[in-house]
This record gives sequence, structure tokens and C-alpha cells, in this order.
Amino acid sequence: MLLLWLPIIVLVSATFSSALAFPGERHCKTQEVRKEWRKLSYHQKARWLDAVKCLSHKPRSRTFVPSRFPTDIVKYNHSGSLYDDFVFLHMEQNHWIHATGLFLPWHRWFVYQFTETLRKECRYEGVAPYWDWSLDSKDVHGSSFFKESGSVSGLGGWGDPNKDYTVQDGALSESSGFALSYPAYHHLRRNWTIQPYIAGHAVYPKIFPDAYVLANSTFTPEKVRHLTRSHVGDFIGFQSDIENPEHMHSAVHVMTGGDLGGQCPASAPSPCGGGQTFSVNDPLFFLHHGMIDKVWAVWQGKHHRNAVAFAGGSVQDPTYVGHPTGEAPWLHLNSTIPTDGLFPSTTIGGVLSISRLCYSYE
Ligand SMILES: [Cu+2]
Repeated sequence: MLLLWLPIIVLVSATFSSALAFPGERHCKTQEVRKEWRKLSYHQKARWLDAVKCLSHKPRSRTFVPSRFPTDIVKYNHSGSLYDDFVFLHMEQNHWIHATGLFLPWHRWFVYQFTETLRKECRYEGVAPYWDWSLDSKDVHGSSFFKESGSVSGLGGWGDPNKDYTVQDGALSESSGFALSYPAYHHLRRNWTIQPYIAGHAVYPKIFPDAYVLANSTFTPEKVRHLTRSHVGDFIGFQSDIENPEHMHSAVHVMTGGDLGGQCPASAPSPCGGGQTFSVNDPLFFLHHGMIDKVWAVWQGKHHRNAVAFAGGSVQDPTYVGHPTGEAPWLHLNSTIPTDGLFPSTTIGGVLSISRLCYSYE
């Protein structure tokens, strides 16, 4: 019965798409070509990490007014940093930006505006980097990506299990001055987990049907290629695939564990709402979602029907499996992307084309 809705939504989306009038080709003053992290030079990496740390030392935003008050997160911390505000926005919006039609548009705008904020607040002049995890799928744990331990240009590696999985090397290490406020004061944590779904399967077997799936098997180059060639014109199919709890988006989060995986630090008050709420704590979030955004952009570029495809609900289906991209009221291209004043807002239609946002992927 629930599945009957899907063709109707796609039809509505197609109607909206053809009626969509974008403002004329925006003149791009500059064109940003986003690069894979490992294609950046030593100095480019250092500048991005420096800007991130700079944001973590800036006082909180004066314009940010949270609008959602889910009961499963901690209260807003008035002594948090501007970086923490990005974490908190994602925490308070969690239930409306995951497993709803906002998932891809919201995170596209979030990465875009985070980079704009680095530029405005911390004089960052580079591009938004991304992490092509498909390059590491054979051996993520041993990948060069997690072996950059230098305190200037390194993202750091895995956390120390004897220190609550706190990262000890790289530019964001415990001794680097990079500290986080949510869900309680702590330093960056990463906890490598190759089979991250065993516990989830025990509680929610319908959402996590394959308990023993290896995280790295979900984001091989073949899987990414196949995804970008599938679901022609079918936004809901594409989103359901990439956001599926046991597919690449989720797998990278929970495999990296610690902050990116939403694992509560030892300092967290009990009960601690983890999951995807505070995953922005790890700046890797922006590199990971850069790649998710790239995969969406590549899919959009594969077919003119993909380029304009959009559909989805504005509220989560509590069972998830019936409507993995949300339930009515339906979202449309004029729906607002909520930012609660932390940065400018726009509409879903406003972020559908990355060329209109003046960036591309190398
Ligand atoms: Cu998210």
C-alpha cells in the first residue's frame, strides 16, 4: 500500500521539474574546482585544517536561533564555538534532514556554507576538499589517508582505545587545541569498526538486515559506478540507495566511528543521544559529505532527467522502511532549506545545480 505512493511522487516531481524556472545563468565570479584531499598540496591541506581550527576558536554565532527541540539531544551550549554551532545545527535538525527529501539538498548547502564561513571568518582561500573513499575500499584501515600524522597538514589517524578513542596525531589531535562541545566537552575521536551493524541488527533487523556486512564492501569503485548509472530520473530510488543504513553514506560514518559515527564520548551525560546527531564533530564530515555530494552531482550529470529530479517527504517515517525518504507533507523545489540563521538560507531548487552554485568536482 505504502509503495503505491512512489510513482505518484515521481510524477509530481516531474511536473515541478518541467515548470521550474531558474533565475538566468548566474554569472560566476570565480569557479571552484573541488579536489580530492590527496590532490591538495601540503600547504593547501595545512590552510584548510588551520581554517577549521580557527573556526573552533571563534565565539558562537550571534544570528543562530535553533528552531527544533528534539528531546534526544543536549541543550545548546552558550560557551561553544562557531564550529560547534555547525555541529548543533545538524543535531537539532537531525530528524528532518535524514531519511527525508532534504537529505541531499540540505547537506549540499551545509558543505557549501561551511566553506563560505571558513572564507569569511578565517580567511580561507582554497576549495572544499572531499574524500573519495572508493579509492580506499580495499584497505581503509591501512590507507595513506589515515596515515597523515603531521601536526600541520595531517588529518590524523585512528583514536587510542585506551584514551576513549581520542585521536593522538595530526592537526586535530588532542594536543592540537581542537576541542568540541557536543554532547559534552571532548577531543576528536575515531574508532575503526569494520563490521558496524551487528548491534543495530540485533535491535532493528528490518533496518539493518545484514548484520555482518563489511563496511568497505559498500563503497567500492564498482558500487559507486553502478549507483551513478542506476535510478534514471528516480530521485527517491537514488536517495534510498545512497542513504540506505547499510550502504555507502552510513557505512563511512559508522566504520570511522567515534565522532563521525556518533559514538558518545565517555564525558557525555547519560542518556546520550548518539547516532548521526553530532557526527559533524569530525571535520572529516565535510570531506565525506563532499564525496556524497560529488556522487549525487555525477548521477545528475548522467541524464537530463536526473539533473532536475527531486522528490521526498518532509517528515521521517518512524518505521523508516516504508518511506525511506520521508512522508507527507511532500517537499518541492520551493521548499526552504532550514539554517536557523547560522548562514543564509535557500530553496531546494536553489541547490539542484552545482554549476549554478559555481563549483564543480575534479
Ligand atoms: Cu547529516
